[in-house]
Amino acid sequence: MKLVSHSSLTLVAVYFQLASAQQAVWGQCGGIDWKGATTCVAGTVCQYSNAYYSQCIPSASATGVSSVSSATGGSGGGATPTISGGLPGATSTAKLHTIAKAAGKLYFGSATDNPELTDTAYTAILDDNTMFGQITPGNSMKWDATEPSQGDFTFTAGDVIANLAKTNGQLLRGHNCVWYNQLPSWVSSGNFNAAELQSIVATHCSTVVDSWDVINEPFNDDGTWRSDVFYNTLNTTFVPTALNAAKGADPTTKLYINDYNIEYAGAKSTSMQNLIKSLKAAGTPVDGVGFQFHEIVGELPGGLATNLEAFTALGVEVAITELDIRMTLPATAALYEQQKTDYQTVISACMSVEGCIGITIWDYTDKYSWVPSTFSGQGAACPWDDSLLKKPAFDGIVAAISA
Ligand code: 9MR
Repeated sequence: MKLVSHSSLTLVAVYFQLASAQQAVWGQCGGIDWKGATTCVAGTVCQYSNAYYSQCIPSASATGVSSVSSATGGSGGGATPTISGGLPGATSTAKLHTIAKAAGKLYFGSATDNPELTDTAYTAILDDNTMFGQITPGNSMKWDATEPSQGDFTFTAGDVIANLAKTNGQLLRGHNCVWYNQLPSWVSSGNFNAAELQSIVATHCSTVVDSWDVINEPFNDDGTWRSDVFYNTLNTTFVPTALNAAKGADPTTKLYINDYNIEYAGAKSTSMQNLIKSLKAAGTPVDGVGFQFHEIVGELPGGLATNLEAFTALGVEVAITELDIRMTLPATAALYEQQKTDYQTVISACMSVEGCIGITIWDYTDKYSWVPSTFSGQGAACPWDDSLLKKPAFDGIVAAISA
């Protein structure tokens, strides 16, 4: 059985609140350097006053406030709402996919993952196809999930995501076909010779046809090829093998190579450009380059649009595929403000490049972000907080799309 394919495009920790107890009515519940409770007792909400002070006030007298228990977080008529930790939230009520489409992009999307789909407050937002017109499975289409032992193709979990996209009327980005990580040991430690591994790659990529990210993270940060079972056994030939196999399985599939730290000029970006050039010269099918964009607040590289244009000039489309912008916890209003600026900068770069076709955030909420379990002490990387309330970053995204 193949993964469900639909539309021409298709194919393919929790951030800890440090507070231990809840703050009493009228007590402080947030602000720069505040180390006390950041949630309020029942019947009160934490209202943002300024960057240095948020206060628990009775729910009845709150103005423009989004209670942390509200999953929808309305704007309250333009007043700055307060979200988890007594921090300021977003004011915009725009729908991201709708405005991205109106601005000429194909989609605004989010990653998701199978275990999260039992969270109905989460799916209520994910399923809104005016907010997200595209989804990417965070894990369930990877090699360990789809071919855990040789020839044993299981698409049960991947199909759940594919069917969800279909039901919601959302595009689906497959992720991924060939990656050194989440690779079952029968592949990585199978001691196959080149002919055998070539055939294994071809079989895998021609069966998991819905994959857009056919090749994931082939380079080291210094621009050299990553030493993994594919490169070590096949040199660079696994790339055309995988791309040709995916193309053969579904000629309408847009085939991407996806990586991180290629969003700025440097050795890794240059290596990726050289790979695209050589694939094009050899007539190997490749349609796009995915820029993951896993970033750090206040540390965005410069020259983003220029670098994206260096790729589109080679005749490929580009997409932002895994955007998130993390910070050192605890989150503060100042960090949220910088994060808003940074989201706006990244989205603006894509908006200014015609060949940048869409943007996917690597899940929309901190509740299910990969960051805290990977980077100790860091998190709050997504535009929605861990209570599913919109952060200032949301307004930054809207501002960039609407500019
Ligand atoms: O979000 C994914 C997380 O749940 C997995 O534990 C992790 C480990 O492989 O992979 C995460 O997704 C990665 C993506 O597939 C490729 N680019 C980097 C992403 C974050 O690690």
